[in-house]
Amino acid sequence: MDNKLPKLKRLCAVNDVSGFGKCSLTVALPVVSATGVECACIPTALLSTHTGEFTGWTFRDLTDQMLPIARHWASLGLEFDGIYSGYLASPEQALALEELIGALAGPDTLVICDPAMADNGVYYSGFDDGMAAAFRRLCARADLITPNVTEAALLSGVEYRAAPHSREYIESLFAGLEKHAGRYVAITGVHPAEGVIGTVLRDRVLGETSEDMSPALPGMFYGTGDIFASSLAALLVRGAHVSDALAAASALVRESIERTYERGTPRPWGVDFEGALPAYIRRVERIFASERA
Ligand code: PXL
Repeated sequence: MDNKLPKLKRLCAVNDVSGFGKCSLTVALPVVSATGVECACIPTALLSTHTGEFTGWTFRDLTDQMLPIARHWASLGLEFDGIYSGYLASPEQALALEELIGALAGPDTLVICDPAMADNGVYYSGFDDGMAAAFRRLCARADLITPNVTEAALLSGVEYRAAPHSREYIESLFAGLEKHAGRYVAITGVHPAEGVIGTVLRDRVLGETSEDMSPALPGMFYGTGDIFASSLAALLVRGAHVSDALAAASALVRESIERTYERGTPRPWGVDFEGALPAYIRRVERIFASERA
């Protein structure tokens, strides 16, 4: 019988499980699935919560599981359309991830690296320049990287500047990232002016730049980088045009933050993306209107 449906695209998400706080795998799984892409996962660590604003979190490193899982999958002949990584617990995990990519990626596998290590000019708990060096190597291997402004500064060696971010400053980050990135570079958390925040995305092959800006709500929201990167990764893996993918991923983040704000959810608990998923799925359906998933 002829298959009536196109092949389901498959993304491998390499990220931690923070049991509470809606970040990393606990958002990547629902967001990738809502994009109509299969999400296989390699958990890199198990934490009780993310490490931002909580204290006393538990942590179990799973680095020793990463390669055995990848090798088992390779022995099954599984193929991956994308490999997406986020927060990594240590520079050693970045090395394991390089090997993992070697074991699982084919010539057409899209590699997406979100160098999640810092925000607002400072490293996340437990990280230092060793992590930036490890991410620099990984990002050089990736087709898409999604650093925030702080991470772009740390990767590129350009000085970090707080808002407002001028066009010249963002250009200097893109220039500094040249050797540490593949085709697509999305710099998130760009504040061009008071009360405005968004992402500037450069397609380095076509030399095209797209951006998505929204009114900024005050405060720092956890997990939004993970929601954005997993959505953008899944949309590109499914074959969306990069500007459609940027608009849909940005709208999902914006609506998730709005709901969190309107509900008064404590910020460390993560953003309320659940209620934003139906509109996201409708947007995804419009992008891929000509095919059925
Ligand atoms: O959302 C990024 C992230 C992921 N995983 C863990 C974190 C953070 C940010 O603080 O602590 C464990």
